[in-house]
Amino acid sequence: INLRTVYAFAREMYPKNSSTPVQYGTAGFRGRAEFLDSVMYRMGVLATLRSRIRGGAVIGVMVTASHNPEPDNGVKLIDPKGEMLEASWESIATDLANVEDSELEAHVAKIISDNKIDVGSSSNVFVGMDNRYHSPRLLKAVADGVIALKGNVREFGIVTTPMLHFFVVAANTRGAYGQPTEEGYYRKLITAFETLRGDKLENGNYRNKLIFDGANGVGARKMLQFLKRMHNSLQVEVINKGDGKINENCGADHVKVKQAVPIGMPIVEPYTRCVSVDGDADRVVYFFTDDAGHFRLLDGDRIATLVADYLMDMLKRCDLDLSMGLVQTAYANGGSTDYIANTLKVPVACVPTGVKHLHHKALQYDIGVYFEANGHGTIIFSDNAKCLIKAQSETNPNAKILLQIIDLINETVGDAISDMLLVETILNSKGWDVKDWLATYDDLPNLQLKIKVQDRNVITTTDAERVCVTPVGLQEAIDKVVSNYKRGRAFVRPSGTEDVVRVYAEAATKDETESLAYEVGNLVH
Ligand code: NG1
Ligand code: ZN
Repeated sequence: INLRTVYAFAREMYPKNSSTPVQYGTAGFRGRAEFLDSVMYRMGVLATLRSRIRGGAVIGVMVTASHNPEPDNGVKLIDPKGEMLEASWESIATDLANVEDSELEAHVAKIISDNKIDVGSSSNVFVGMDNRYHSPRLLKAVADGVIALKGNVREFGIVTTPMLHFFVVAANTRGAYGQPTEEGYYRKLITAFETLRGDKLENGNYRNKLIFDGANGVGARKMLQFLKRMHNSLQVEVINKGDGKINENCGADHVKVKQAVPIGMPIVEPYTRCVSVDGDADRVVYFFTDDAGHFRLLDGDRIATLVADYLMDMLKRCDLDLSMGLVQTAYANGGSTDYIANTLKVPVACVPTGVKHLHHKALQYDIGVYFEANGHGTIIFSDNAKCLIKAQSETNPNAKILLQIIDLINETVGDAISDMLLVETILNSKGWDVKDWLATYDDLPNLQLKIKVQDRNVITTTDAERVCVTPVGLQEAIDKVVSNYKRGRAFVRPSGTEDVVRVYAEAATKDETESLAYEVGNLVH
């Protein structure tokens, strides 16, 4: 390998055009698309090196800015087991993204020698992108980064983030997880879903019909592909299919944060189940309008509790004693945490924002259920759990069902469509509609604010982001404000994906929540 090529490519095709430092954040690099070409190219280089370190295992690179507005783009790296890039490599990624072009060659040489990388060994990188108009250009930059270091690159075109995770794991397990192709992905999920559903399309209060808001993103396209291949097992009306701007007034982030229906909603009967996903379809939330016309949200906390309740019941029916835990972040509604601890009686943990933290914690249980309140999450089963369930399935029909449930879940990462099919399966089996689901517990009124400040990184936090360490005195001031509110809870943290500070507040009533959020927001300004 001639590292001069790496520099030549960079200089000619992908020169660094911004002096503002970038940072590998909650989910990789994000920012305005016009400043990302050099970052993308360098991440192609990095993924190639990472694959070599991991003995040629496939590394994934996803070009997307998820729920961000259309002018933004971003990139996330996927490790061989489908997990987000190992934390210790985030700083390597940050340093590489920020070096000047003239230092690039020497910097790459240093990464190679520091990590004792055999540059002659094989390297495999899968790349995918969302449907933003600048994604193809940025994807080419990633691919060129791989080519500059003589790695093998396989382009999947427009795919959801969870599909790319699936392909990475399927390839690295040599097909044991599924086939690393788009058809292989649809086949695995649809087969499990339709086997579970059988011919019982409706049950009790459950109706086989829903509205799907695709956020004008990849999720809309792929849902349509699912429907083409399904045998009418679910009736889905897809809205925000891609004619409008990605995530604009629609999608999971809009619905969750604004607590309002997306644009383009058809007129439907009260209590019709509606689903919103985000731009790259790794998040999902449910919502509906009640007969008084009120918007009601069923978010990631709801999905987590529904799934945990169902799985506990199945374990009992399978006569299996496996450890189960639920992982949340500080954004989880206090109402859900109480319900999990006091009614479901499942151990519940709180970790910092970002699925990488949730996934990591969830690995500690036989069955780890993790969801962010915004609808990003999945369920993972340990090898031990899978073995025991498999053995039990020889004699116990419920264990057979559980095996199909495992197949339906995309364990590699939160997957909006897989999560949705799981929720549909559980609601059908319980004979529930959204009203029954909402009745399981009451959410505390809650509100999120975004505040623009000069430097968001002056705020640092501890205790799963629930306590501010700096600036000195801020936490005391927050505590003082919060103590005046019944059931009040609030925290602030710098966003890892946008240039803002986020404020979260919940309290006994809507008015108190608003006033608490604004009082805490004022402390940040
Ligand atoms: P930041 O911007 O760090 O709050 C947001 C979400 C995360 C996660 C990432 C990645 C909230 C409050 N934060 O992170 O949960 O989903 O984006 O997409 O929803
Ligand atoms: Zn996303």
